[in-house]
Amino acid sequence: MKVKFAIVSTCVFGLALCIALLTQWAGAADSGASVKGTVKFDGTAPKGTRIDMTQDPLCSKAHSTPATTEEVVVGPSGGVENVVVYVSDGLTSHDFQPPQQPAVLEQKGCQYKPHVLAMQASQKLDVVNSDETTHNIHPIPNNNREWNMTQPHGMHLEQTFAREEVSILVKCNVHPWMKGYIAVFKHPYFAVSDKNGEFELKDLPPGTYTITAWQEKLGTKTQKVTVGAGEAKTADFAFKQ
Ligand SMILES: [Cu+2]
Repeated sequence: MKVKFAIVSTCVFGLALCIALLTQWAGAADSGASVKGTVKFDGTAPKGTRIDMTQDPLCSKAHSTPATTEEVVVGPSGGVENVVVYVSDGLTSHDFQPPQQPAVLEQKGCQYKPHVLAMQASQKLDVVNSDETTHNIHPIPNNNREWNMTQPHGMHLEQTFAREEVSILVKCNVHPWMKGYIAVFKHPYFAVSDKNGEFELKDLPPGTYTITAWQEKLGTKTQKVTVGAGEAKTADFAFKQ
């Protein structure tokens, strides 16, 4: 009798586990749609110009070859880096919690890393100074609170932005060449293109969305994309000067 009970309970438990795993797997495959693509530059890619950092030897000595401007960065295969790609219309839910992980903006070699940062509204922003010199970080928003803080090496600085804004210009009041952007979203459906110009928006609910690509010098491009549950679509963008 005992043996019989053991066999039956093992089967039932095994089946329940199996169903639980299958349900989870099916759920994971169903829930999130994605839109990925590449941002390309049409025509001859502009080149960055050399930055003169001689004003602060602590900055210039951080570079073995001179740093160049990053207004338009095009990779060898024509992909545009640092383009913010995001859902600008079509979301039905508007209640999104910011991620626990902070966004990180580093000042390194007297440049902002990354040059373009995207984050969520109310997410923590950690500002790091990895340089020996002192910076003065100064975001200049139109739709958020402006702040302006001196940051010596090693000092920890934490801030947030309350409202959506694409994008906030960030300057350093000590080093006039330092320039970057922070894009702030009230939802998590955004990405910044990598060095190949590639991006991916993940875990989208099914729907029809306007996808916008923003580049600091080249402007914006939009397109509409419809995704079903779990579907993966492609949306490529092209900019020219
Ligand atoms: Cu600086």
